Amino acid sequence: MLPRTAFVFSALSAIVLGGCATSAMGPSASADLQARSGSAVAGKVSFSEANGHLRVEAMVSGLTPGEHGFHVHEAGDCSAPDASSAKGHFNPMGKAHGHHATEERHGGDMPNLVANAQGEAKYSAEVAGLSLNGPTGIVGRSVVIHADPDDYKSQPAGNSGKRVACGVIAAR
Ligand SMILES: [Cu+2]
Ligand SMILES: [Zn+2]
Repeated sequence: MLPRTAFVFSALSAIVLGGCATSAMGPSASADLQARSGSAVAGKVSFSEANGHLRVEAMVSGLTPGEHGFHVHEAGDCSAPDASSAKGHFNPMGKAHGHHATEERHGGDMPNLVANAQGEAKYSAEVAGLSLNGPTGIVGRSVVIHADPDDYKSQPAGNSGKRVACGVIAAR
């Protein structure tokens, strides 16, 4: 029995070390999404810094199929039933709304979230001009999902419609 016991012990240490390795990847933040504007949207958004960008990952359900505007908004307040309390797009550089891959954009402008036929979206993007903390920091702000696609040009918010989900971004 001794060799088998030793094997079990090393397997357990591997699991424990794996857990440590994950938390050693650096600071991160997350937001639990709350349904707004009468939607049934649920999910979670995670943020970490990578390659000088902010990596944004999300798992979301309860959406209508297709594209949805997805932004970091200025205020960390999702309390209003229509999420208007989150205020406008986070805009640390004082720019106009625009495409996430251009210079003329709000810091909080991110690629649209795309839901499949079941209303589920798995999202991963690296966004320039945002960080976890500091002047371009997103901790203490909010992340909002809209009913419609962001057209990446209409002012001030890409004509993306109602706010169907909102989550306050907290460090973790
Ligand atoms: Cu928005
Ligand atoms: Zn914007």
